[in-house]
Amino acid sequence: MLRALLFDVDGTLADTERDGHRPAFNAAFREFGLDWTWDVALYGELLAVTGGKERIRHYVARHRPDFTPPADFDALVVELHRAKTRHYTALVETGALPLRPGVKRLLHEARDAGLILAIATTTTPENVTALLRHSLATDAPDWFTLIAAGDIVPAKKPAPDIYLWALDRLGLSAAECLAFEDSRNGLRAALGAGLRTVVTVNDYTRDDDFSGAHAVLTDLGEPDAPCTRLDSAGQDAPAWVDLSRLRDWRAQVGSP
Ligand code: XBP
Ligand code: MG
Repeated sequence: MLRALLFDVDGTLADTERDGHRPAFNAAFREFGLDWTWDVALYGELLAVTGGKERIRHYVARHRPDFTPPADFDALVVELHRAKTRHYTALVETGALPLRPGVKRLLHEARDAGLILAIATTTTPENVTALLRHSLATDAPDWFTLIAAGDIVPAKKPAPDIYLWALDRLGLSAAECLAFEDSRNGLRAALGAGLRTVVTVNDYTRDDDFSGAHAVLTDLGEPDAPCTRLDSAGQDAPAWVDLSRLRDWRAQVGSP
């Protein structure tokens, strides 16, 4: 039986990376007098590293041989990232990052049907609550039984830890759940936890290898704006993803 839906946030609930996280990192770098600028293409490469603090460290190590890290580099990364979170949440509070097609509809339907909703993300917890509040509904953080986010587990996606932690907290088996992801790293994390996973791609992830996903779609679709199925199961292509479709997908034999 399908009991819970577990959602990634960045790229899945909303297209937050290119015009949300990226400019927030750049604003933080400017604030600290650093001449670091992450353009759209470079940011796409940097997304291979999940976690904002981890991404900053990777950038310095790989792209800034000219930069001599200060003795308290760890503290600088934490401060930079704190500033980045401030810039990001301020942007989200303007409502500038709308939810992707079908997300609000599906969340309402699942909630009305009594399914458990949960979040499993690499991003910082305050980013999640800001997005839910300002792009979904003021009380939307309360719709989720669990928000598993950020540094709660040391190993970020593609490690399965955040999903395993969420399943443990929810007291559910992977077979009772479906996961929603947008990227290869996210899919690997969900599959590593044994979760059947629905992928909705975006501009940064369209060409990722999604082998192992149960379904790969352009988005969740709306009755007036159908989605397209991108994997080979063309005969099972919904115009939009609803709960009855998810129940069918969960029940189909095979693992995960
Ligand atoms: C999201 C991330 C995060 C965000 C930035 O990955 O990788 O690092 O880009 O968030 P996923 P923070 O969608 O797979 O969870 O700066 O708060 O870490
Ligand atoms: Mg994601």
